[in-house]
Amino acid sequence: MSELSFRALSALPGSVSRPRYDRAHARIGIVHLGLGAFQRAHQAVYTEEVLAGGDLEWGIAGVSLRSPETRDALVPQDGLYTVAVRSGQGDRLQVIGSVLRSLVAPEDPEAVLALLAARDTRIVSLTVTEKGYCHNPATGELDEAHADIRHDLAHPKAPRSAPGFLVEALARRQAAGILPFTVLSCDNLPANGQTARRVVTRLAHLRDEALGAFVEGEVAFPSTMVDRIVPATTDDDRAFVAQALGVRDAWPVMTEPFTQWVIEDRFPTGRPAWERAGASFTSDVEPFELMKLRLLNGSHSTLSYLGYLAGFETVSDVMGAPRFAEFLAAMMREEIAPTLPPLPGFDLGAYQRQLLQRFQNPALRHRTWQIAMDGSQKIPQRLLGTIRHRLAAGAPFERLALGLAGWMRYVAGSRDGGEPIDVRDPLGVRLRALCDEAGPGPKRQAAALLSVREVFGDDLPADPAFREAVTGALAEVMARGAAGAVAARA
Ligand code: CS2
Repeated sequence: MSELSFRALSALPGSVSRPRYDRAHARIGIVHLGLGAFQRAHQAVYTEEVLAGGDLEWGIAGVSLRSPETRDALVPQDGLYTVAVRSGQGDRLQVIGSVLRSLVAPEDPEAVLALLAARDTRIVSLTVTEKGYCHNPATGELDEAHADIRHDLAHPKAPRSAPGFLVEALARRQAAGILPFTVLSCDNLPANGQTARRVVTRLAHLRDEALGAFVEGEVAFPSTMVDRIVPATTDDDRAFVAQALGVRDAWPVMTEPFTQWVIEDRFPTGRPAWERAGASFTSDVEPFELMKLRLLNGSHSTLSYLGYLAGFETVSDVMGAPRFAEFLAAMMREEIAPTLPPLPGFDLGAYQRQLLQRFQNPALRHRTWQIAMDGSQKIPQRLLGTIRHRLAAGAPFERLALGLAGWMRYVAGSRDGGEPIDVRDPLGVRLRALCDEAGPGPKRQAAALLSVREVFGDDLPADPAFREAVTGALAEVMARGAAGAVAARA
C-alpha cells in the first residue's frame, strides 16, 4: 500500500474530503508551537476552511518542541494527514492540508526563531499543554527556578521552552522594527491569554527591562476556549484509516463530531476569518473557559482517576459502568454548575447533557490513563477553583472531593486491585515519595499531598473544612474502592 501524498489525493474515495485550494501558493502566516494531535484536529481544521475560502496567507508551520515523531510522519506525506471524525452514527474522513511545514525545535532552534521572526508570521498559536507554560500552577506566575527557564536565560538564542522561543523572537522583531505577532494560547488554562502574557512578559523582563516593556505594551495575548476530544492515535486507528483511504497515513488523528472555539477578538496585525469555520469571536472568553474547564475537564479528570483506579480503560467504559454516569451528572448539576458566572441565552443544562453523551461516544477509545497524565498541572483549574468557590459559599462538594481523592490515590501509585500505575506527571516522583514517606492511611496520605503548595496554594491546606472533606473522601476510596465510593455518592 502506498503513502498518503499530494499525488495520491486524486485517487482517494469520493467520500473523503481533501484540500481543493491552490496549496502551492499558500503562505505561512501562523506558526504553531506544540504540533500535536489536538491542534491538528482543531485549529488546523478551522484554518483549512479559511484556506479553502481562498485566503491563502494563513498557512501553518507546526513546531514540535520535543520529539521529531510528528514531523517524521508528516514530511513524507507532503504535510497531509487525515482527521477521522468518529461516532456511533458513523465516520467522516477529511484530509487536511493547512500544515505547510513541520519543524522540530531541538534539532534546529535557529530555523524556528527565523520563522517566528519573519514578517509574514502574524500569529503564534500554542498547544504546549499546561506544563509548557513553565508556571506555578497554583499562582499562574512564571516558575523562575524551572530548568528550561534557567536554560533559556543563560542561552537566549537557543531556547528550549515555549516562553523562551516567544521572547527571543519578539526581541528580534523589535530589533528589526517588525510589528510583533499575536500570541494565541489554545491550552486548557483559565484566562490562558493572561497566563501566556504573564510568563512571557516576566521572562522578557528578566532578560532586559526594555524588552519587557515592549512585550508588555505591544503584544496581544487574546484568550481562547478550545474544545474537541482527541484521543492519542493507536495502531488500530492507523489500520482503520488505511482501510478507508486505500493509502497509508502514518499519523492520522481521531476525534468526535463536536468542536468549539471561542476567541477573544484582539489581533492587532490581522487574523484569519475562523468564524467561517464556526469559531465565535467575543470580547470576554472567561465565562466560556470556566464553564468548559470546570464542567468538561473537571468531570473528565474525575472520571479518569476514579475510573482508572476501578480498572476501566476508556472513558466510554467508565460511562457504561454502574453509577458513574449518575455520579458525574449530579456532580455537574449540583456542585459545579452553581459556581459558574451566568452566560445569558446559554442552556447550561443542555450543555451538561451533551457532555455526558460526548463521554459515551463508543467510537472514541479515549484512555483514562491519558487524561490522568499531568494531574498536578491540571487539577488546580479543573477541581480546586470550583472547590474554593463551594467553600466560600459554605456549600457541599462531596463529589468534587471524591475526584480529588481519586487523584491522591492515583499518584500514590497503585490501582484498587494492587497493580502498579505508571504515573506521568512533572511532579510524579516527588508526589510518590511524599506518599511513600507518609506511611499508610488516608490521614497521613492526604496530609502529605496537601503540603504541595504548587498545587494547593496556601489557603486550601489551612482550611479545616477542606482537609476534612478530602481526607474523608480518600478514606472512602481506600475502604470501598473507587467504584464503591462512586456508587455511595452517585
Ligand atoms: C482531557 C482534555 O486529556 C485531558 O486532560 O481532559 O484533553 C479534553 O479531552 C479536551 O480538553 C476536550 O476539549
